Amino acid sequence: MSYTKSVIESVKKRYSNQPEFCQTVEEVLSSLEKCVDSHPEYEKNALLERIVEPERTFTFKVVWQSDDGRYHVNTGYRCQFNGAIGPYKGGLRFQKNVNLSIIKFLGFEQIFKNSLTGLPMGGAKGGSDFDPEGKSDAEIMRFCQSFMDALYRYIGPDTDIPAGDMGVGSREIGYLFGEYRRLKGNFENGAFTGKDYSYGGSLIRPEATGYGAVYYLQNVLKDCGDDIKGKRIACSGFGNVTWGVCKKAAQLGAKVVTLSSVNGYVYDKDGVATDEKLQFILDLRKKGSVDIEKYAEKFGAEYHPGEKPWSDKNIDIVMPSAVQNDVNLESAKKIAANKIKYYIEVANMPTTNDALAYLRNTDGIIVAPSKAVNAGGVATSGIEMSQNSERLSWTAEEVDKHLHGIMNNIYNNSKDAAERYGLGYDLVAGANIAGFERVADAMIRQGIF
Ligand code: 2IT
Repeated sequence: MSYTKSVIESVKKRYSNQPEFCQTVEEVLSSLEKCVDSHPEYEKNALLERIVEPERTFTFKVVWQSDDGRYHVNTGYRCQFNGAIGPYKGGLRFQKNVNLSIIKFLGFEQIFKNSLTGLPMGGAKGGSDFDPEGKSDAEIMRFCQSFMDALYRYIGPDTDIPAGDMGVGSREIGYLFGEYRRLKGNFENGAFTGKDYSYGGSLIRPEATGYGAVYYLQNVLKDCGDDIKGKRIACSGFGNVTWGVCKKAAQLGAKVVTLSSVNGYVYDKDGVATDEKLQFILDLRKKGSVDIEKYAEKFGAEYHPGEKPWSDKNIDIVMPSAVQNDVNLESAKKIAANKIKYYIEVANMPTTNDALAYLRNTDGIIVAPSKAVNAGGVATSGIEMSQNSERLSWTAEEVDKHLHGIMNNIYNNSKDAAERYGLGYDLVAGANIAGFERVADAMIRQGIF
């Protein structure tokens, strides 16, 4: 058995109770096999065994009081996965299904994603099994304060910099930072990203993940001699990331035609393109609603209850942008049968491993991996950190230009990495290799620990 395969097997055996973590380790390490085989120093330094083990993972108790006076207890998590190339950096997810496996899969992905941006950021992730649905603003605030009471000692601008993820937006970051500031007695806003602009957030950060994904897509289309104009894009979800994709696609003459929730999907033949529509999805999200049917009612779009958008025949590009494992083998087969040419992952690990393998092996479909496509979000967090340490703020144009350049580099570096190992045009393997090489070099140079 190869070194790479033996590490995958060992992880699957030791962490059999962490399915999402095993899934991402298998996906990433399989892509690295050729690269690892041609670098004997990696095996000599036990690099794979070391990279799959978080440097530090902890859980903590979060007690908070609901408006009716009752007390509730949740579990908080922070996984500081790898700090070889910079301080730990990654989002916080508040969602009722959060567990150690999900936090570790997200933290592991974050190592490679952050490395791909070219910025000095290590990989981390955290969150809680707190369910924000239906909670009042005061309840959210009390939860965030209690969460930060437990976490504040372990983060900081040169240590670990949390940000948002699902269930954590600028409102939550505000409450988290407020408590951090109170506890530390200073104004250390570089300890968080995704802040509101009023206290050191970056312009374009809310849009950045979606914008970056579309910039990446443009690179793919250009290399295929194709153009984004007139393309119909199928997205899932209707959160912050999807909103950013809708906005940038509309600016460039393409249309996002589908949105979805757990209940079904809407098809809007005119695209989610007007300010009114974009605001509507933000408002729906703010209310904590999953009722995407309301969009169809309001704007006269089709509604398909209980279905996912992937089987729709009237789409050109698929961009899953909601949750992990949203596209399974059955959906992948429908995408292939519909002769969709571009499969561009946006959410973290939106494709099951069997579906991903199927799509990668289907002729005529280009597959782009989320760790590269959605890296514009964290890249712009890196830009936010720079602005905080420089004590100044960049214009929207400056941030957007920088983000665009980073996305072009991520695409080109991924493409080159795959070519260097004789893998052809393989954006999935290329992203994993390019992200890995930088971290591996840094780990080797820093010695064994
Ligand atoms: O998945 C991600 O990259 C994020 N949720 C953003 C992380 C960050 O630190 O901006």
